[in-house]
Amino acid sequence: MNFHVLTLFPEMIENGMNTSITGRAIKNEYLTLEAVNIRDFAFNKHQKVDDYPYGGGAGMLMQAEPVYLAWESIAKKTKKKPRTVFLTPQGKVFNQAMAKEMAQEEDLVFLCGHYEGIDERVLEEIVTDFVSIGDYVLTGGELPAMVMMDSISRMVPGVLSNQESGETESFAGNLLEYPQYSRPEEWHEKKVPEVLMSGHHANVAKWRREQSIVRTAKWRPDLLKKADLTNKEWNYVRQLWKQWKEEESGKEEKRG
Ligand code: 6GU
Repeated sequence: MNFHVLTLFPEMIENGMNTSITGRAIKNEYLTLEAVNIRDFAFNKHQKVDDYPYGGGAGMLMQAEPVYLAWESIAKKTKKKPRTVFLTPQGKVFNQAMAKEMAQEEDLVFLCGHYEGIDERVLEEIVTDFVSIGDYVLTGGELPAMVMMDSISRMVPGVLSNQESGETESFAGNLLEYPQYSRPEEWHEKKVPEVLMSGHHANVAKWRREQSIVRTAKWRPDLLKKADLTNKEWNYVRQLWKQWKEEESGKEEKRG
């Protein structure tokens, strides 16, 4: 996978991506990273890349031409017109399925905006995907681009070790991860659940699935629709919800 990032802050991208697992993958050549400074393509006296919006309004816009020339410097080198992601809160919300799908590309270009946005005309010509990472506003597209590259990277063969890939499918079943414990056996008077010490693999697996279902029912009930639960497991979920509802109304009564 070759990542190309169009940005006004290339060092932010390089510093983030050359760290930890993505850093190791770049060193071992499973990934390449090229951060292109859009300012290097502003061919005016002060290397200015922004201007006022026609029609008025708050703030400045990134101009079309330096963005286009920076993008073209990448597109000239790729086999085909590259998939180009514009990071924007107006985009489709990123998820694991999109990460998996984008990991199949040979090249991915990320366009990071700043100021109030980018001249619409260049977006029309180069952008293939408009993507947001969630419903909150950030100051620029760099962190979202790094979030996307991180999750796409772990879907690229070779990036994770066998041990690390064990965790890859945890979200695929649309259930949250079960709780985990390591040594010591007792810490702050809390003991590790007995079943995990039993060495009984079938019981451990059963306990973990149950814990995953409890957590998902509690914190992300929206995911359960997509998780394939047995009828028995659905009954268990309904029983949990009823129990939690009763506990809630019990608390309310106490509060008066
Ligand atoms: Cl992709 N960009 C910005 N600026 N803010 C965001 C975002 C993207 N996704 C969520 N908030």
